[in-house]
Amino acid sequence: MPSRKIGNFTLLLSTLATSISAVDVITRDVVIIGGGAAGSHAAVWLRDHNKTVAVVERSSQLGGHTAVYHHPSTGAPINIGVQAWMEYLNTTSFPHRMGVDTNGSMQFEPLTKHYIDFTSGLPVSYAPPSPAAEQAALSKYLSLCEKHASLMLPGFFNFPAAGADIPEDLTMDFSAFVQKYSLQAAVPRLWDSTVMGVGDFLRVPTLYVMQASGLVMARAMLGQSRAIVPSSGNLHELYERVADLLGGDVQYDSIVVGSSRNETDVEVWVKHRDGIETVIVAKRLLVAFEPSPVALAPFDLDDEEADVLGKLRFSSVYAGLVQHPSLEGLQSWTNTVPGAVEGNFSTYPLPAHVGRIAHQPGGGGRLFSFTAVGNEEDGPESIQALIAQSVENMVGVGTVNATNGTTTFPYFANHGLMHSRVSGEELRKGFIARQTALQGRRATWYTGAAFSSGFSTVLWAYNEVLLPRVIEGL
Ligand SMILES: Cc1cc2nc3c(=O)[nH]c(=O)nc-3n(C[C@H](O)[C@H](O)[C@H](O)COP(=O)(O)OP(=O)(O)OC[C@H]3O[C@@H](n4cnc5c(N)ncnc54)[C@H](O)[C@@H]3O)c2cc1C
Ligand SMILES: *[C@@H]1O[C@H](CO)[C@@H](O)[C@H](O)[C@H]1NC(C)=O
Ligand SMILES: *[C@@H]1O[C@H](CO)[C@@H](O)[C@H](O)[C@H]1NC(C)=O
Ligand SMILES: *[C@@H]1O[C@H](CO)[C@@H](O)[C@H](O)[C@H]1NC(C)=O
Ligand SMILES: *[C@@H]1O[C@H](CO)[C@@H](O)[C@H](O)[C@H]1NC(C)=O
Ligand SMILES: *[C@@H]1O[C@H](CO)[C@@H](O)[C@H](O)[C@H]1NC(C)=O
Ligand SMILES: *[C@@H]1O[C@H](CO)[C@@H](O)[C@H](O)[C@H]1NC(C)=O
Ligand SMILES: *[C@H]1O[C@@H](CO)[C@H](O)[C@@H](O)[C@@H]1NC(C)=O
Repeated sequence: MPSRKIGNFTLLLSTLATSISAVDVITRDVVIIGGGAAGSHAAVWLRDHNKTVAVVERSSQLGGHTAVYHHPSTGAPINIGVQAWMEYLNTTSFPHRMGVDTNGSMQFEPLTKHYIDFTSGLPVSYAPPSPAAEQAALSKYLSLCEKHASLMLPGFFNFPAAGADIPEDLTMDFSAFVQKYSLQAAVPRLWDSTVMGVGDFLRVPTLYVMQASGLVMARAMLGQSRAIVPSSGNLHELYERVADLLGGDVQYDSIVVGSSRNETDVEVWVKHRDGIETVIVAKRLLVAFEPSPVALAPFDLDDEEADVLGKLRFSSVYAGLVQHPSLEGLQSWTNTVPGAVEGNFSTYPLPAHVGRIAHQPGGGGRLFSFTAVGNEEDGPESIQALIAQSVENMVGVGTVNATNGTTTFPYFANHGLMHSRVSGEELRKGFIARQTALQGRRATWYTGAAFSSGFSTVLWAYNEVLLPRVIEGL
């Protein structure tokens, strides 16, 4: 048995049969769990403000949803997940701080688009909205996003506590919002960008659709702001620079297995994949991953934390590269329900499904990207099977040329649970106020999409407001 009681770990230590001498104890101002866009930025910001940090990252690299695949024959970088930094306030200052330029531009190529019901493999007689109708509806949507921006961007700092002050537009289901403002012609484009990841988005409160694809996305779609990439084309370069800067302050391949928190300090118990254990003692804990009950299990939530965060529901998102000899040419296949006939932009596939398979620029002739969305219980196996089945369905009915090939995944990214949401009723009852009131409770703070918005640049702007509060009194 260990001689020193470390928070609640006496029991844990004995069950792990670990001797205290094997455990490294390190002390920091702030311990950050998760080194994606939000956690990486926070670590640099805190270091720049003379605070000591430790980052605990589950995977073997920083960047989270920003990953890169280097094409084996051309070496061309292919961004997986995050495709661009959507211009917002002055947030290009972060790449510039890291010596990463923002001079590049996104690569597009003209594709022949097919609208296919992936459950049958058959084409749907669908046509997207006319550019003029789409433009008008997107402009209207943007003006509504702008109207509510002060409540939501870069976070919920000004969101009303409860009741009548909360705009009805934000709590109503997105389908009702679309109808109220006749936004139908904007929806396919929003869906195709990031809204498909929300899953059953028409039955989700408008607030969450705006968090997934609101102001910054609509502005970029209307050509009013930039979708930024570095001149290297490789967005992950930013996180490689951050990794170099942080050096040994990041613990990779590591997860938190237990913790102890009170109003003045925290201790987190970190386990490396190879079994090496560390205790990080810090003044503040910054949660920089999606706050799902499973992910938060090692954090010994109190009743309020468990009740608030336990209300969140998620979809799960997958992206990557797929190959099948029947997939060829400069083409894309978008999953389309049979009811979505010409002029009906009110019906979309439900998860689990693969939203789109599209030729990948820079990948040579035979590399295709995919985006798929699942429910909370889905995982890589079920989604890979679903993608393979969707391709087989197209082969089976002759939508694509028949071959004897199989589906392979040169890169498969499991983005895990995303797009947290609660019901409109919970929102009206004051959920956001209860959620934001968790900031600072038991020396614990939260960044990331669930508290801000699902765009890297918005998260960086959110951190710039949040972090001065985090370090108050340090
Ligand atoms: C397919 C796809 C495309 C996207 N495209 C764009 C885009 O073009 N532009 C854009 O701005 N945004 C895009 N996004 C949204 C993207 O989610 C955000 O921009 C941003 O990357 C989210 O950053 P984050 O730090 O909150 O989360 P993440 O990037 O998910 O980072 C979380 C990190 O925490 C780690 N982690 C998770 N759980 C634990 C744990 N228990 N312990 C330790 N570590 C843990 C993860 O490994 C990860 O590194 C896209 C998302 C997806 C899925
Ligand atoms: C950090 O410390 C350096 C060196 O002491 C000092 O020059 C700088 O002003 C400090 N920065 C902040 C943000 O406090
Ligand atoms: C970005 O702008 C905000 C608000 O105008 C400001 O507080 C912040 O210091 C700026 N950040 C950088 C890195 O320039
Ligand atoms: C990016 O653009 C800036 C401003 O035009 C320029 O100063 C810089 O040299 C460019 N960097 C790269 C790597 O192209
Ligand atoms: C659009 O299609 C859906 C699903 O088939 C149907 O329920 C709805 O009534 C249609 N809407 C219009 C305006 O045709
Ligand atoms: C099928 O193969 C033929 C011959 O190679 C080619 O011309 C055609 O474009 C292919 N069809 C599709 C749908 O890819
Ligand atoms: C598939 O393989 C069988 C057996 O080798 C062959 O007869 C058939 O022509 C192949 N089909 C295609 C589409 O290549
Ligand atoms: C928090 O409380 C202080 C004093 O009240 C104790 O000294 C700490 O050990 C305790 N920290 C944790 C992580 O429980």
